[in-house]
Amino acid sequence: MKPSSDSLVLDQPKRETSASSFDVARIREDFPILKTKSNGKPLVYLDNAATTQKPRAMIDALVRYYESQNANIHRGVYHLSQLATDLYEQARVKVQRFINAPEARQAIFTRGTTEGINLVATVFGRAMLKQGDEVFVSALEHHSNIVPWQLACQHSGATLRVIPMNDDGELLLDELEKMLSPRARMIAVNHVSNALGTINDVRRIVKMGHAVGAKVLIDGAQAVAHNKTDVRELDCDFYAFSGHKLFGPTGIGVLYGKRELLEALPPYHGGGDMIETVTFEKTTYAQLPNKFEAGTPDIAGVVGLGAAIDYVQSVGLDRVAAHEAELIKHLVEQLRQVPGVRIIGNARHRAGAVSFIINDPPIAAHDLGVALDMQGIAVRTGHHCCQPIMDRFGVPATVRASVAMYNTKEEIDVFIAALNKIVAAEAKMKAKLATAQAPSAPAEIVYPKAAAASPQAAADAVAEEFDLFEDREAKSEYVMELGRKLPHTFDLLKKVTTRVPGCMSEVYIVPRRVADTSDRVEFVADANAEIVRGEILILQRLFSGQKAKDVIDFDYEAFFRRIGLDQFITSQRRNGLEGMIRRLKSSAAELTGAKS
Ligand code: C6P
Repeated sequence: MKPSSDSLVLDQPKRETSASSFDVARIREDFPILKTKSNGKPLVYLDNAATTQKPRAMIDALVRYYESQNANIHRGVYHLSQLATDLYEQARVKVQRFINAPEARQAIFTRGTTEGINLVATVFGRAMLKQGDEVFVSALEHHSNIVPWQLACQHSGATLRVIPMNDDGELLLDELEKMLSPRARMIAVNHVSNALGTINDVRRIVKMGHAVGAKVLIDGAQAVAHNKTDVRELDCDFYAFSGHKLFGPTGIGVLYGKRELLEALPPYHGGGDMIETVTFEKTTYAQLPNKFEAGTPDIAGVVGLGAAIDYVQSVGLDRVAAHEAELIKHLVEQLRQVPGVRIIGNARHRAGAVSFIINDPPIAAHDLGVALDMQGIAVRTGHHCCQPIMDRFGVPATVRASVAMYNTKEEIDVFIAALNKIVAAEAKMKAKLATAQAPSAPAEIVYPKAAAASPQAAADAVAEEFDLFEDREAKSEYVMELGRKLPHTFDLLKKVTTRVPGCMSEVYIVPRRVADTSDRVEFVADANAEIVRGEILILQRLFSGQKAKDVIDFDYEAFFRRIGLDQFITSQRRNGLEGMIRRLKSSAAELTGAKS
């Protein structure tokens, strides 16, 4: 059974809101998670570009679906299957209206933005790209809108070209105009940059692309939750977004496409539900949208996405956009006052996110993220799946604060206050380190050199030592003994920004790249418990002075098994030890760019 989506009658969003006021307190009531605490502090969730939190109405729709509406769709003649099919197709009409698509069948359900882009890059690449053609992506793209096109170019022989940007993180569209020629077959750009928050002039890009006969795909992952999306007005050929960044469930997304294009393109995945007839000689394909929805889809996810769209519509994206513009303005103004801050990207048109680093005193983005987490503040740190952007600005990582409709100015103030405190503590610590006098100072900080040719060789040597001890008490005592040999640098290292979270004891780790090398890392660390200090000594023997890649690739589970760690260390201590190893691995990657 494949009912026509357009004929379905939809529930209208039920929530009433007054036209003029934006009652953020009331909106917050709709999101249960916002009442929770994180590390004992009220949660301040500023990682909305990664994923948004979920409103009760969406959660209820998921529960309701699984409790009373669950069946497979498009297959059964019985009531439940028809009900599930109706809910699924109703959600498609909700999506259609949400993005103002001409027809519901132009909205293909995917697993998310990534899958939507991969779908287009694969089938467009297969059917429409050839040697000599050009595909344009921008310097501002997420890896999800770079790698699929690289693959498509590799397979077709087309050339990938990059639209440049200026120092403010704005695309240079005049340059694009000069680069475009009839060789251009596709321009793939994001609507809003996840790393910098830049809003791109996609309307102009579409016009420029069409003028030379190219198709235009827009990655709308960071746009749909912040302002109205109108694919007809944009006139784009494809538009992809994810449900989870729109207050919906993870694992569900939408790809919009122009009908004639979707009809002309070959299918992506083969399987059930995407066929009309199958024989061993020949298969004919189903009409849109089924042609692109092989296999049992994430029905509950689609239902949840429909509920999320209802919710967003009931609040009103115009009003969300106005509220968020205030938040971003406040955030940027406040951030500019933080000592040593460098905001990365200062686009005139910005939505959702602000990226920055602290330069003076230098604090690693990761460490800032950890220190903010202690205060219950969730931000994202790292390259945000945009390594070319980090390279363009000459930074390995940034801290990114990203807002949603439920964030408040007060939360921004809490975030800024915490940031100021961390920066001040770091500056104080740096000053103390600079003036530390020999007699009263604790042990000097000495970064241990490599103890063996590789972490594995060091691990083998450590394991042989453990073999000498038969029972758990003896092994445990041995770790304590090692701990007594570790230099006492606790007071020197004790900085909020270097603390490793998740350990029962206070643990501080300071990693750095080995001088004059590009790929080796070393670290000093200390803790306020002798057994943890023993663990640190072992970790130093394993990892300090070693190649970052070997550190990242080291199989610590196998090492734990080899020395029988679980016999003499509690599961909580083991978690702490794993936390230290994770910190060392992530620092190794951040400091050298090494990957596993
Ligand atoms: N950005 C972020 O923290 P998926 O994972 O398929 O839902 O979305 C991928 C994606 C594509 N394009 C843009 C512009 C995005 O921001 C994202 C996801 C998250 O910035 C996770 S890396």
